Formats: sequence, structure tokens, C-alpha cells
Amino acid sequence: MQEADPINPQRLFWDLNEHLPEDAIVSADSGSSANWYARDLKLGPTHMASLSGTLATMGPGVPYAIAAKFCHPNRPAVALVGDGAMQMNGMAELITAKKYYKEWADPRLVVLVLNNRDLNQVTWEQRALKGDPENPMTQRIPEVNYAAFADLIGLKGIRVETPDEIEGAWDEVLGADRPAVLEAVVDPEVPPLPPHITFEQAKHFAEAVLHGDEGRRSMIRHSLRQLVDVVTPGR
Ligand SMILES: Cc1ncc(C[n+]2csc(CCOP(=O)(O)OP(=O)(O)O)c2C)c(N)n1
Ligand SMILES: [Mg+2]
Repeated sequence: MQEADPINPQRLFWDLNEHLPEDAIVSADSGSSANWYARDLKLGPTHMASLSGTLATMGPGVPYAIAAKFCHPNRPAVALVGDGAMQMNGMAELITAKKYYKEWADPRLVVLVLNNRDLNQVTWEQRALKGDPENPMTQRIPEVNYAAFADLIGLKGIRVETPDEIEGAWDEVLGADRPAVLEAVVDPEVPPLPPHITFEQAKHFAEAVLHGDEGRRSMIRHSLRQLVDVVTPGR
């Protein structure tokens, strides 16, 4: 529930807990979605779920969800994917979903796209492991309207730009009569802080800030907020 600019990505996963159908099959990609999937999503015994195998390659999120639909056409599938992975192959795989969805007993295949215009997981890896500031030349990726692309090819697309739109958007995409993209414009400066950060990681993180990372102001603000919540739970 901590504020971010414009949306804290964790909020999408937290709110999904209230909307995820009991028989849903969930997939998450290699990217920041893997952090929030692990940290914020509560899966029950009736769910099935997969992460990118051995946390290795980007790109399996949408194909895993399509595979789930072929194995269990009567169960809804939800893929949790970054914008980089969508640009790599996820957008093309939406065309596959369009080709086959009428053959599925339950047509629901929802793709959450975290639109952060960044290869965010690696941006944070470089900050925490090496103390390197964000390198805009390698990390930033082009702005694309993923919801409009879904509409264009005959699927459903919804784009949210404020946190208060999230609840209604989950209802809409999970109630759709076809595969749907929920595109959320999220803040790339929310740190994926592990629950037990090591001294080395904290040191490198501080170095990245000192080396003039462009996002340093909001990084510091978000990190402090998360730490305060850890030491004062239930505030
Ligand atoms: C094919 C491939 N290229 C590069 C990587 C390294 N890598 C892991 S996560 C990541 C960034 C993912 O970016 P995006 O899909 O936009 O997700 P975000 O972390 O921004 O949410 C990269 C480059 C990888 N795992 N696989
Ligand atoms: Mg991204």
C-alpha cells in the first residue's frame, strides 16, 4: 500500500490475492515480477504456478500460460510479465493466444504487464551486487502501449495508471470472454529489498546511490519506507 510514482508494482500482486480464481494457473517471468510473485502473492493448494525455470531466461511467462491453457482448457491462466519480456516475445505470443482461444472451454488467459520502461531486475542487480548506478544506455526500453496492442489484435486490453483503477481492472480482465492484457504503469524505483539484506548488499546499494544513480531520490525514499515497515510491523 506504500505510494509510488505512479503505481507501486507490489500493489498489483497484493490486490490479485483478492481476485485470483481458486482454479487459476499462474506463471511469472524472469524479472521484477518474480520478486513480487514470491513476496506478495498467496497461493493456495488448488492453484498451480510456475516461475521461469531455474529463474534463468526471460520470456516464458506468456508461453507457460498458453501451455497451461492447452493442458487445462477449463482453468483460467494468469501470466505476470515485464515489459522487456513482452517486447522480446510476449507480444508475439499474444497472437498465438488469439489464434487458439476459441478452442478453450474457458477462454480466460490474463497477462499482467509491468510497464516500467526498464530491464528493472538487472538494474537492481547491478546496483546491489556491483554498486553500479543505473546505466540508461543498456537498461531503458521503449514505451509501448501493450493494452492497445491487445485490442488491435482482437483481444481485450486495459491500461491502469493510478492505484485506484487496479481492483476494477482485475475484475474486468478476469471476467473477460477472451484473453486479456492488464497493463500497469509502474514505478521502476521500488527496491526489491530481500527480507534479510546482507551488509555487502547494503554497501553496494549505497555505492550505487553515491555514484550518481539518476533514480537516487526515490530509491532512498522507497527503501526507507520499506525498512520502517519491517521494524515496525502492524503500524
Ligand atoms: C534472454 C535473457 N536475456 C537477459 C536476461 C537477464 N535478465 C533477467 S531479468 C531481466 C530484465 C527483465 O526486464 P523486464 O522483462 O522488463 O522485467 P522487469 O524486471 O523490468 O520487471 C534481464 C535483462 C535473461 N534472464 N534472459
Ligand atoms: Mg521492465
